[in-house]
Amino acid sequence: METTNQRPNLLWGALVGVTFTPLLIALFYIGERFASLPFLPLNFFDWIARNLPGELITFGIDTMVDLLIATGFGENLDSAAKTAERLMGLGLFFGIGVVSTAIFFLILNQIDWRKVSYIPGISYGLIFGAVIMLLAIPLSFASPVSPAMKVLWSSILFVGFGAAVGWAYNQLAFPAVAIKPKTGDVEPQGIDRREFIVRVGGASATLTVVGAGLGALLGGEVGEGSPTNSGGENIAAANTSELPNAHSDVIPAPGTRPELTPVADHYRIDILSGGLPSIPEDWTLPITGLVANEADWSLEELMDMPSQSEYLTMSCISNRIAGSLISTTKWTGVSFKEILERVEPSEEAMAVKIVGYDDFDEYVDLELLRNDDRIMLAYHFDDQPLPLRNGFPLRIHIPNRYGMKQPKWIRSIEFVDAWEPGYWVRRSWSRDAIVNATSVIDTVATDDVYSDDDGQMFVPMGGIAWAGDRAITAVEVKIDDGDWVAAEIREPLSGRAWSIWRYDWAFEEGNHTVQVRTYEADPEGQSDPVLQPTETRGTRPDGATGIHSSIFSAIVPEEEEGEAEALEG
Ligand SMILES: Nc1nc2c(c(=O)[nH]1)N[C@H]1C(S)=C(S)[C@@H](COP(=O)(O)O)O[C@H]1N2
Ligand SMILES: [Mo]
Repeated sequence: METTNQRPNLLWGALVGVTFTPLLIALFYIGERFASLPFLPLNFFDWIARNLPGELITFGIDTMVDLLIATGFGENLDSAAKTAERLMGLGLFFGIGVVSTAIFFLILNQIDWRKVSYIPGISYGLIFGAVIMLLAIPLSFASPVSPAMKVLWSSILFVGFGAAVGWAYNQLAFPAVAIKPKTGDVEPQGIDRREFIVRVGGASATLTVVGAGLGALLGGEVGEGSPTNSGGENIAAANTSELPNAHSDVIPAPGTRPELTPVADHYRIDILSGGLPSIPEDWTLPITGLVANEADWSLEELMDMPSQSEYLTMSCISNRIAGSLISTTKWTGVSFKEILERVEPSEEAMAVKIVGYDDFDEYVDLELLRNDDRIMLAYHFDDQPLPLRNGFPLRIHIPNRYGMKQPKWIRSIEFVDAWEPGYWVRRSWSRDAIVNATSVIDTVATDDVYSDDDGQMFVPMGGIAWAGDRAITAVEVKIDDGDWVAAEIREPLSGRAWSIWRYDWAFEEGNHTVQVRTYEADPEGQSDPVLQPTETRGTRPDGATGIHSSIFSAIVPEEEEGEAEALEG
């Protein structure tokens, strides 16, 4: 006798997807934590990010970042952006798991399957998995295991996922029935659909939470904490008394950012939403293409070449005015001139193509490399190997350009016969990415009001000004409707590091607005200093410009009374 049972519809399929996709994600996560296996859900997101229109992704991330910051989760813009990317990546993978499972149910409903086998479920897992693997495994740079191992592990998980979905379909479509001995009526036995989903969902949720929790607690850190990431700890206590400008008489106002960014706090921006790339232990730098002498140097060989060091400020082109995607540290490396002398580019060579271990690529004009011996292949931040997050073992520095022009994790350098747009240029960001002059208010130190001998009270304020490799010649501030007045400028760490400014404002009780602007030296040294671009412009495509302002209220400090009382008592 036939049951009149209806097949589970789309919605049941979606529910089963909701049930099992998180478990699939959790298993990928556990594999990553414990065995450095690929975390395909995020690698898949990276594929999407690389292949969808850049605007869409940027918009999505910007929106998420705003949300994270508004809700207090985003302390640093760069880590907020990474968190946003990861949440989007997991959400997307989850959504695809749900939708494709629903579609799988629809398809099965068209076919007269009986409770025959797991073949449909396993096939579904294989097809779903094949698509994800095809797109995501080529981007699983963080996982050092062999491609065969990546395919094997991922296949096991996807087949398991498909089998679980197929099993759930069978349970929902053909519940166990009992035929009543006397009447011959068919009666469903055991649990109904709702109960089934609740039970299976509960079990899956428990496994997911326990598994992910264990992975987070016990698993080794992938990428972020690898042995090559040695820089951070050593530098946190950088000895600022030995800085080249230690004797400068302009003391930063309280609350100004550190002049030298601790390496562990250096901002991080890259196109990997998951782990950091895995760098081979026997890394060498292949230099190929239009050169007389191809080369393949080890890091030691590069470090044996004449080196140069400089304090450098680097900023992301997507740093908003007063954003946190800007840092200053001491870079050490070998001038690209040294490389050119050794490899001897041929006549036809016009540019070099630099590719990173994340497949990020950027082209640099050979003429620029020839004319600017400050361009370097850098291997140290603050006298220590580059942290993995900032480009270990080697990255390039090109003065006066935003970070998008400075590839990390260099895998190869090739001399080619034509310049081409690199990764971000192809996504309609600036071709040259020349740094705009900007100035920022870090602090209005209303808690550090002090009085001079005449009893005049002052509020120290300060921040940074930076114009790439162009010198900062002046900084001016304007309080409310007052005139623009000159701030003091501290001698910078170098001609390519930000300048710290300070202004001590004669205290006036009330609410106020302060604005800041800077001047850069004329590059040719011919004319007067040039005012920074004051027009408010967003980051895309050429980097943000505009005047930074800050609102503050000045209240007569009460401490003096308090202190006096304390002394009496
Ligand atoms: N290989 C690689 N290099 C890269 C990137 C990247 O995604 N991959 N991002 C660039 C961008 S946009 C910036 S702002 C800087 C950031 O360097 P940091 O992470 O060390 O601060 O790296 C640049 N170099
Ligand atoms: Mo950037």
